[in-house]
Amino acid sequence: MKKVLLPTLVTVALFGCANTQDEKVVVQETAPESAGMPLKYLANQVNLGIGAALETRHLQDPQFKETLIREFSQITPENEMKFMYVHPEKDRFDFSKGDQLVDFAMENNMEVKGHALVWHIQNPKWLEDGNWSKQELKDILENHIKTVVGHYKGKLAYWDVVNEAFDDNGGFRETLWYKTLGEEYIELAFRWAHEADPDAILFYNDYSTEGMSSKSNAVYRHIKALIEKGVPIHGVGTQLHLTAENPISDSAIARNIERLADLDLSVHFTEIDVRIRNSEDGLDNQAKRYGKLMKLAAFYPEVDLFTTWGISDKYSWIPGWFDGYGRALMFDENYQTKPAYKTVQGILTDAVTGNFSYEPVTDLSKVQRYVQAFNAKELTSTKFDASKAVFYPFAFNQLNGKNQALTPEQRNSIDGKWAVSYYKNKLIGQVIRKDNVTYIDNAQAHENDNIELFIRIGEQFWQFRSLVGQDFAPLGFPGKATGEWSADGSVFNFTVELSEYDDLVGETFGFNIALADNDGTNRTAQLYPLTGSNTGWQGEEFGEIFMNGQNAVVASIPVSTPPAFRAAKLSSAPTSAQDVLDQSYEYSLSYNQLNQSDMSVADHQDISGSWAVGYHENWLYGVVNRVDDTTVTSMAQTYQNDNVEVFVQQGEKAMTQFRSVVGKDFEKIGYTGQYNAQWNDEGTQLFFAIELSAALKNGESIAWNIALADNDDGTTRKHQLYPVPGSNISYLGEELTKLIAE
Ligand code: 9MR
Repeated sequence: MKKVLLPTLVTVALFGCANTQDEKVVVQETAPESAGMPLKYLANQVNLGIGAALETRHLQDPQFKETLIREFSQITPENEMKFMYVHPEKDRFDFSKGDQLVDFAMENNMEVKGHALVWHIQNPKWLEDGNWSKQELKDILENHIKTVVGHYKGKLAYWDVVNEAFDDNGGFRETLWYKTLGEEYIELAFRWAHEADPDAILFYNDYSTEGMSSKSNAVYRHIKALIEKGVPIHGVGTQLHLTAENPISDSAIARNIERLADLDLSVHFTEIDVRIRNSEDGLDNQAKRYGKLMKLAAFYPEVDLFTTWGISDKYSWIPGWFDGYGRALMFDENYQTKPAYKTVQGILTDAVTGNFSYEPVTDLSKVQRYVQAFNAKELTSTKFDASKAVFYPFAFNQLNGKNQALTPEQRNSIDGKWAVSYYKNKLIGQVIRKDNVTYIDNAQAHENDNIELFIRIGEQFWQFRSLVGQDFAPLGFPGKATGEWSADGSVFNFTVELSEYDDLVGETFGFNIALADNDGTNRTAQLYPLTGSNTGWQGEEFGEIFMNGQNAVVASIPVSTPPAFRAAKLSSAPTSAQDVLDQSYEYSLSYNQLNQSDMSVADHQDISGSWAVGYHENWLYGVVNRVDDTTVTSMAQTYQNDNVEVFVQQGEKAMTQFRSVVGKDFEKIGYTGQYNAQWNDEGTQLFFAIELSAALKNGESIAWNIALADNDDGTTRKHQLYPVPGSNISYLGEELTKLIAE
């Protein structure tokens, strides 16, 4: 645990500003004086800056100024260094306001982060209205950056060089810069800023990029590529304009911080505010969000700035921009501290006194397994709460031998999703079931419409079965397990109490769940979240479930190894898609990794798919069947189109990503083997071939994944379906699953 100090090593600056030269440093054992100290003193002990955005006019308000000097060690000009203010005419710069802020900061030993050299908002009219050629605009930008950064050379610690260059789907935002200069403007901006002040620490800054999402993936991907090219980028800022009503996931934020830290980047929380709906109290939820962010900032040494977008609710931008919202900051309109302040202060106090016990919730995507453990989230009571759970689809029909995929028509007959959470020592779950015919009259219990749940702990395993409309009938389970169906048989809520435990947090269990369907005679389907041969009842072919929570770590060695996907050995090079389908296994594409709280697909006519792969010598031959009501292939960023991506990694080689937009061949990439993709005219079937560097041998496995992306509105991908759960980062060579050659 990184930033946290041991009690005996605590140094507390009791008097004066921690940054002044004549500060008095007192070394003591327990540092009780830490309690109630201003934020900047505490944060300084863990190498964290506490910042605020402001404008020069705010300094006229004595309370503002007093609070700023007392609590904060860094400032960001909220507006006054933006293009329209510092560069109001083509040949005129105006640094008057910016200079006042910098002078103020220097007098008060505060660091300054310049904000923002390149943005698509708050640009002067002369710039917006000009009809610039590429070269002209390049010259303007170069002159702007070099003049502004040059003016402040040696005085500013940091610069936000490029602000908000990506749209919410992870494409390049169509800004005035992008439209004329293309994506190169980002790289150029950093290079020019670095030339003008080689000591300034340069940041990319954006919003909705704190966790793991299409947008933060795009930022990561692009910044990584630029760093590999030697572009001087030193950090990534995430703005964090949040709402009190929406929880944030510290595991996802942690994961994002860690991947940026792996690039040797520093991370800034740059524009924190947590707005509250006027009709709600919200202060406690707000304090929770602030608290989570401060915990992350205190935990990760790479996070070195915690900046709020303003100080007091009196001047916040929120009410003017978000109708019906306000009170977003840590100080109210009268500069009184709010619960958020106390929470942040308490966490910092713990951090400097050695009482900080925090590790972010585990991000399962980090764990190298070829099928991720299912994520069970912690509840605050025994009542199942869908908003706090992760729903997964019933993806594979294990009753159907080699073809485990489900067509939309088959899903009309049976479909479902499930989630498991926990509270203390109870698993608390829910199954949502869609079935056109409910049948429970077969004499053999297992032949009826039912749900089976399988749990394995160490050597013990239990099967719990519930026929639709009835309670669980657990087989040999010593504890208490109950289940209850809604009257229409569409919702099943269950609880399994594991009495040997006080609390399940941090446990990893073997797990499976099955939804059986009989429409009048025999079962025709038994759907599981994973592939397999329907032997769960023998204690085999389990997946894993992990009881996630703060300080919890998933088992380092998987407690169960679910079956891998299979590629059949083809008798000869296939000449058609059907040739592959006839010989190999067919699996569904069921996990929408774009929706991290519900990976199931609501409407299978919207998008549905299956895939099959076989091999012959050193070639993989694959098929994707696709049902989609709307085909979009017009996006400039090809991954935003309807497409299929195939991820292949053989042996120690690097992972290769192949992409075929519907109707088109694989995109050309620097892969040494041959590869091609062919769609039928309707775009419903893809037939592809990929040459491997060596022939596949029976029993050999390759790291693998396959994804079907679906864009319906010409702007946002709505689905990206995979055969396994995950967080949509296979393109980084992560979360690959396994394909075994038969
Ligand atoms: O807080 C700023 C507000 O006063 C301006 O009117 C607005 C103009 O778009 O910009 C606000 O600050 C933005 C920041 O520069 C970049 N991230 C989003 C912030 C809130 O819009």
